[in-house]
Amino acid sequence: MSVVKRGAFIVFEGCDRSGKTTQSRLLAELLKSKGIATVSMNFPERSSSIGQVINSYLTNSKDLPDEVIHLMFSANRWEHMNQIKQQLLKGTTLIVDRYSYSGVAYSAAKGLDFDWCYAPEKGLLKPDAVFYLKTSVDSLTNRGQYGEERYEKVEFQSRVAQVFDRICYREASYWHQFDASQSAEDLHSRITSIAEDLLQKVEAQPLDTLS
Ligand code: FDM
Repeated sequence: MSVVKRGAFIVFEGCDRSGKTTQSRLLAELLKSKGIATVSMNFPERSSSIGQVINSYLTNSKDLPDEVIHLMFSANRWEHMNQIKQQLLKGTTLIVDRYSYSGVAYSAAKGLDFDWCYAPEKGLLKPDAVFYLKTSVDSLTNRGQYGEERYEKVEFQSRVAQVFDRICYREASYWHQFDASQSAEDLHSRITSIAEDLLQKVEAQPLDTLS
């Protein structure tokens, strides 16, 4: 009987406009081109009913207390956990744009307690690797106006970046930090070489959860 090798759970994190979306797309395209079963996702996943509430909050058409929206972001991950687990176990690699760490970083940047923010994430599947695209405060400032969504302000993004740095330090065993100011091609080739090693390494490893 052949044993199904599981897929890898890869997450991209970073501030808005750090290049996460481009890099997660490039990695997914590359893996697919090599015949590796790969699915891309992003959080918040805005199509579910919880996701739609989050979307109205982010587009400023709805206001909610900080604690409430924090728990909704977390619930949005929990509601997809079974689906993610099934995909990984059947051998599909998942490339996910934002996860629990964005949840903690954005809410802690508003002033909520770090440990309180992390608590509802415990028990969710733990990524095999997080690719953190780190943007300097200078580059954030140089990027000019952010878009229209609630969090797209330079000063707020700098606070978010500080929390990401704290998480990166704490979770160093599976976080890989990259300078987001390098070219998209260089970034892609660095990320690819780590991802390819990882795919082989995790195929026989059990899934783990955040603790
Ligand atoms: N965001 C994202 C949070 O505040 N908490 C979370 O748990 C997640 C996953 O939502 F500003 C914020 C981060 C960002 C916004 O993300 C929407 P995208 O990547 O721009 O869709």
